[in-house]
Amino acid sequence: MIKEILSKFNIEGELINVTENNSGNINKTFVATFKREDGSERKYLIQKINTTVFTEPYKLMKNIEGVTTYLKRQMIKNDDTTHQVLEVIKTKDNKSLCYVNDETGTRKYYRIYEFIENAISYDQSQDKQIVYNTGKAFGNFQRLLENYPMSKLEETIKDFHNTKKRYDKLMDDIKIDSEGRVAEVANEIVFILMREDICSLIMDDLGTEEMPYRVTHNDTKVNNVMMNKDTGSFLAVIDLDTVMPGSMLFDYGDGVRSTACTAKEDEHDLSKVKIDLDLFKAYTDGYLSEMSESLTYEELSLMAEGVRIITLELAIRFLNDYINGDTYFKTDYDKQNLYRARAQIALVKDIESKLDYMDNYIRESYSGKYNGKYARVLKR
Ligand code: GN1
Ligand code: MG
Repeated sequence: MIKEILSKFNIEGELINVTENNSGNINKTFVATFKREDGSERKYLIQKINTTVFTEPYKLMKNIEGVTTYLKRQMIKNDDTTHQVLEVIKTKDNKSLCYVNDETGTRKYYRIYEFIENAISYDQSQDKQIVYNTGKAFGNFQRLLENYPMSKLEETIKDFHNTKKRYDKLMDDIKIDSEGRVAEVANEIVFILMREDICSLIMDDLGTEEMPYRVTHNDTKVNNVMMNKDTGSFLAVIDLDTVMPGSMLFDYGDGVRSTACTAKEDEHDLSKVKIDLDLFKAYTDGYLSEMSESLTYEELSLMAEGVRIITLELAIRFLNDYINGDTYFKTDYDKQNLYRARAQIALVKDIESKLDYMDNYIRESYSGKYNGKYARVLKR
């Protein structure tokens, strides 16, 4: 099957091997190596698009092509030769996707990117420099896209970070209880119920001058940044499937959630699930080193809350998927989504105990380093 797909794309040389790559909770990924006539080898990343999640794959690719072309132009303008942008490989008939029918006759979509060489990505890292560079990479991504025409972007997943809608959906599905799993998760449900009010905090203001829509990545996990193997600095931001207009608070918050947590996303030993404050500071410093100039006072004031809200949102999403019979996130073992939800709930608890500290750090480091320099910080 993969051979048939590869033959539809504009790739030079002879296929020498294909391996499956297990990262990511949504799409399926393979790496193919080709040998060119001059003997050199080139690698490519093939991805089968999960069309249950991304129902309109051409719109998704339109966003990615628009954003990557723009980023490349920005980098040329800035004489930036150290960073890279995802490179979409076209099919022989110049499309960004190809499709084949599977055994059941359903259309399956595939895309190919050039493989980024000399790079490494981390699922978790306790190294402050790596965490700083992850914050910097996502901050840089947002900054470079600051003037990208937002009207060109399609909403690839509707209401993706609308935490209140995620909450309402969970409540609806609890009533349906299609798999009979609700009784088992009563404690988790109560925890979420008690936090209904914070679910609307960002979305209620989004679109105002103080809380502007920005071009955001929306999936700022540590493993979505490729780092340069030699220098340790960031090379490229990947996984652009959810680039859409949104709030910077979800990007910043999810970055801290995924880089500063001391445990795996589905950690079973909840006593290990904490925010490491040194890693939080490193991420914040990296992010602010790129984005401080554009932030508004309102955004700045809600950054620590953003970490809490996105973590709660993920707890809601994982729990909802568990209740619905695990139809959205890929799982490797029974009850993985329940473990993911429990770990995110433990993380929300820890964030709540550190919220004031985090908030102070953000404000102080902002005013200490950037005081007076930037006019765009709006005072209430
Ligand atoms: C999914 O595909 P991946 O692993 O990058 C999910 C994110 C979640 C993340 C949690 C489109 O991201 O929203 O934060 O899992 N992506 C989508 O690990 O739902
Ligand atoms: Mg993703």
